[in-house]
Amino acid sequence: MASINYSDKIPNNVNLATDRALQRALEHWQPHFLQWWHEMGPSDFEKADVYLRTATSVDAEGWARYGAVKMPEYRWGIFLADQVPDRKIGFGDAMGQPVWQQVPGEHRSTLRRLIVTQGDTEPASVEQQRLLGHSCPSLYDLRNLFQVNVEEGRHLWAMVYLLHAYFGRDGREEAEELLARHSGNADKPRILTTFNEPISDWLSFYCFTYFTDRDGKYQLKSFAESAFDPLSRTCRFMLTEEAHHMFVGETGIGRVIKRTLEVMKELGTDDPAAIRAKGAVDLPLLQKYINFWCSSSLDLFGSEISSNAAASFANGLKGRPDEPQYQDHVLRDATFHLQTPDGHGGQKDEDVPMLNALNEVMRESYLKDCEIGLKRWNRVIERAGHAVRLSLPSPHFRRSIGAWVGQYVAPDGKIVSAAEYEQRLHDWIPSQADKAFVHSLMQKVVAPGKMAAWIAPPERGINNLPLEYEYVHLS
Ligand code: BYC
Repeated sequence: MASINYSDKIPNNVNLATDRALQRALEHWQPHFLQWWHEMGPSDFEKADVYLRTATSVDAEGWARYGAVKMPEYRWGIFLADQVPDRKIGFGDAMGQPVWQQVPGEHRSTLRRLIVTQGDTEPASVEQQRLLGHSCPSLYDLRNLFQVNVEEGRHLWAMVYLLHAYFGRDGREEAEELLARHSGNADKPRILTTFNEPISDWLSFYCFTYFTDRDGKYQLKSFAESAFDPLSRTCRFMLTEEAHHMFVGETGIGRVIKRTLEVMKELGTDDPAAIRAKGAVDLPLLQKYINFWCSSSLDLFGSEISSNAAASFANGLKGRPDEPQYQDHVLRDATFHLQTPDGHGGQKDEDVPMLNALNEVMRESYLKDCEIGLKRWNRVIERAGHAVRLSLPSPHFRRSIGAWVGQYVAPDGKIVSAAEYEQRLHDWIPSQADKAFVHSLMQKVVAPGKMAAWIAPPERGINNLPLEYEYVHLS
C-alpha cells in the first residue's frame, strides 16, 4: 500500500482505479482545482521551474523526491498512511471497539463539518499568500513559499478525497464549495477567522507558518486519533508534510532576529528608529507581529467551553493530540480548572467538565509547543547581550472567539479599561505605520544566494544543496 501510483491521472495509494465512480468524480473535480490554482494560487509564477519535493511513498523514511517542477504540473494526489491492522478506537464512549471504515449515519453531518472546516483552511492559506512571491527575500524563501503552497493544495485534495469517497452527493457539493469560498471575500469568506486575514508581507508569512500551521499540526494530530480510520490515515500523512511548514516559520523568524542583532551590534544601539533606518526589523516590531498572529491563531481552537468539542470526543470523532499519553480516555468524571471573565471587569475561576473544556486543553498544549521557538530565539538574543525578551501574548488577549470576546486584556494578561485598550492597541499589534514600514522592506531579491537586507541567510540549503543553488528558475 505504501508506494504511490503515479501512472493514474490522479496519483494515489488508495487503488482509485478500482472504484470507477469515485475516480470519475475526482477527475471531474480536478480541472476545477487547476482552474482555482490558476486564478487564486501564486500569481505570475506558473512558468517558473521550482525545486519542489513531491511525495513518492508514505513511509517515514525517504518519502519524497526533489526536482524542478512547474507548479501547475505538480502531481497533487491522494496519499493515506498505511492502515494499522486491528486498530481500535482509543478514546470516548466507544473506546476499545474497532475503528470505522465507513461513516456511521449518526455522525455523518458532524464529521462532514469537521472535514469541510479542515479542508477550507488549505486553499485559504494559498489565497492569503498569493502575492508574496513578488516580494521574496531570496530564491530559497521563494521556493519554500511555493513548497508550502503546493502542499496546502495537496491537503485540500486529502479532504476532498474523503468528501467524495464517503459523503456522496453532499460531499461532492462541499468539494465544489471549497473552491468557491475565498479568503477575505465579503460574500463568501473562508470559514475560520485567521484564514481571512491578509498575508501581504513575509514577516506575517513566517508568523503564520509558525503559529497558524502549528494549529494545523494540533488539529491534524487530534484527527489522527479519530475512530473514522480514513480520516486518521489521511491526517497522519499530512503531518509528515506539515513539519516543513513550521520549520519555515521558526527558521524565518530566527533569521529575522539574527539579522536584527547584527544591525544592533553594528550600530551599537537597540533604538527601533535607528534599526528601521538601517532596513531591519526592530524586536518590538517583531513582538507586535507575534502578538497578532498568536492571538489570531488561538481563536482557531474554538471556545473554552464547547459542547461541540465534548460531543466530538465522546463520539470518537476527534481525540486529543497524542491521546495515548493520557491515562483517562473517557473523561466522564474529570473536571478542568478554567479562568473566565466575571462580567465585572475581573476574572473568576471555575471547574467545568473536562469533556467541555477540550478546546482549552488543546490550546494549552499548543501554547507549550509555541514556547519552544520563543525560548530558542530568546537564547540567541541573550547570547548577543540584550535584555529584551520575546514572549507569547496572554491567551485572553484580543480574542474574537470564546469567553474572552469583548474583554479588554493587555498582552501581559492584565485587564484594562476600554479607553486604555483602544489607546494602546497599536503598541501591541502592528499599526498602519508599522505595516507600511514592513512593506517598504519587502523588495524582491532573486539573484541566487543573495538575501534581502532585513533577514539573515539560512544555515543550510534545501536537500543538502548549497544556498547559491537556483531554487526557482524564473524564465
Ligand atoms: N473562526 O464550540 P466552538 C490548518 C465556530 S489549521 C470562525 O467554539 P468547536 C492550516 C465553530 O466552527 C487547522 N468560526 O468550537 C494551517 C462553530 O460554528 P458552527 C484547521 C469559529 O466547534 C495553516 C462555532 O464557532 N482545522 O490546518 O469545538 C495553513 C462554535 O464552535 C472559530 C480545524 O480547525 C474561528 N476561529 O471547534 C493551512 C479542524 N472557532 O459549527 C492549514 C476542524 C470556532 O456552530 N475544525 N468557530 O457553525 C474543528 O475541529 C472545529 O470546527 C474548531 C472549532 C476547532 C475550528
